[in-house]
Amino acid sequence: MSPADVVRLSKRLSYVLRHRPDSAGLTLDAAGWVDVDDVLVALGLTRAQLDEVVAGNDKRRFALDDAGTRIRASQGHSVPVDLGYAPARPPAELFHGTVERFLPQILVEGLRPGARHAVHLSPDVRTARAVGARRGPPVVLRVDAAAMAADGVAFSRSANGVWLVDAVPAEHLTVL
Ligand code: HQG
Repeated sequence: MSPADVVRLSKRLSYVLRHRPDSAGLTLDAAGWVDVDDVLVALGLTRAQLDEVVAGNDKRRFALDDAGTRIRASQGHSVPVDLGYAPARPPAELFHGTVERFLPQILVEGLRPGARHAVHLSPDVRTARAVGARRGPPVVLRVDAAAMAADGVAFSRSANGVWLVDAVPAEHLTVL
């Protein structure tokens, strides 16, 4: 497949596995998994094409199970799933990329998950900047994860390295 085809298929797969499995006639299990064979039929793909999308994905958005028979998105869902990631101790600082226009609200109410299950935090400034840049000139916030962890807030980390938390209070944010 051409690089453009891989990106196009990755977007379709993200949409189906995170937001609208029903749009392809699929149903996710409680942890977000679906049989690869069902995905191939529903999206009209060969196994080789699917493997190319999974392997070639810039952010490793998709995970196959150990047997290679089921697939799920590693994070980013808006449909109810329990991904089952264990609580993990975060690094002292994490980062969140956003844009200027959201700042006034964020600095009052903190970070909220919006349509997704969790607030997504990045392990480094560069990644956070790229996340923010999807929406415009990026603004990066530093999250005092150490203070939140000390407050008893549970963090987890997705299979593709995104830190997930229910919310971040404004007092633990600093604009970089
Ligand atoms: C903002 C992509 C106003 C928040 C990325 C963000 C990431 C608030 C937007 C992943 C707010 C939500 C997630 C508040 C947060 N008031 N705005 N209180 N709290 N926001 O897309 O973090 O390519 O749901 O700053 O790389 O941008 O999909 O979250 O701008 O990892 O794999 O509300 O999505 O990964 O937007 O991105 P999103 P996000 P994928």
